[in-house]
Amino acid sequence: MERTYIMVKPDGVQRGLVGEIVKRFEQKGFKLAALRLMTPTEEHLKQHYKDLAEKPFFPGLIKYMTSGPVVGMVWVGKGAVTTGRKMLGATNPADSAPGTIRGDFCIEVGMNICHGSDTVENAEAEIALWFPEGVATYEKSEDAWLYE
Ligand code: RTP
Repeated sequence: MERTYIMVKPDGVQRGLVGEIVKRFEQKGFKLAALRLMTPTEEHLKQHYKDLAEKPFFPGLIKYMTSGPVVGMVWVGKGAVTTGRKMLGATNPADSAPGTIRGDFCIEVGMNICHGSDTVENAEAEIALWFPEGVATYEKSEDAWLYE
């Protein structure tokens, strides 16, 4: 089963949107495999966003992401990476469709309340980075009412 790393960013935590985001992933049918509130170091975030290190917005992104605690989680299910990104909506909330998390709850790209892995490979790397101790696993038989 595919796994994705979803993170509620500091603004999402401060605005009380953790429950709403968890609710949407649960209602979709994805299974929660890990969840933790954490205050990541700058080094940890630089590792997470290492592909963006040359971008002009990188310093601002690190400042934003270290401005308060985040909630990291792992969700499991068929197509979790691609569907998870669709549920979050476009990176810039100005382009996020209504009904998506960003489309419904935020306005600016620099405060877009959530992160979602963009590929299966990156998801696995991010899960290892944020949950090095490992995460829960599920038996497929538990999903008899979700999968044909
Ligand atoms: P994320 O990793 O947070 O899920 O976002 P993403 O893949 O949709 O977008 P990415 O290009 O990887 O950018 C990571 C985060 O950087 C901030 N950003 N700011 N000021 C800007 O132009 C700008 N562009 C991106 C956003 O918080 C974005 O989610």
